Amino acid sequence: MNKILTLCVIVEPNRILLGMKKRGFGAGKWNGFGGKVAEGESIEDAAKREVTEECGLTVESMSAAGIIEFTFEGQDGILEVHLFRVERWSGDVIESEEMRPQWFAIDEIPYAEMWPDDTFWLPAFLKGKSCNGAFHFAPDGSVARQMLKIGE
Ligand code: 8OG
Repeated sequence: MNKILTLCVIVEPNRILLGMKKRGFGAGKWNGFGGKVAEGESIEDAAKREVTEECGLTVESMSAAGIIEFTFEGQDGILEVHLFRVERWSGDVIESEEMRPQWFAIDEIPYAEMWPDDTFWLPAFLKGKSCNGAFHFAPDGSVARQMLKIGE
């Protein structure tokens, strides 16, 4: 069964806001903000809710930037992650129970401490492109197979 998740990337021309995931799935990795879509909630509302819960900011405008599917060797199910580019926001960055947010210069993104698929799609995303694809993870956590379509 597909699980629908969101991932919001907050970017300025020269820097990106990432959060260090403190617990749960992906703990110890820097990532954008997002999570599961609750029952009865729209994907966009879920994305905005997670940004506020995880780093304190309020999304003022964002745009859909693609869908990436993740599968894991030996495990059933697909994680369908909807990407959003957050263009305008308000409020102050606040650390949450789940995430420790930090700004990084675009040329100092800590890819070695992120999900390994991010090196494939995030550079294109940062150039304003949409990213649609699928990544299959090996049991050791590496990317075993991948497919990626970079859009306009
Ligand atoms: O609710 P939870 O925190 O478990 O949601 C997981 C978050 O992690 C959600 O924002 C989607 C995101 N995510 C994955 N897999 C990957 C991945 O391979 N790369 C990146 N960058 N984010 C991912 O679930």
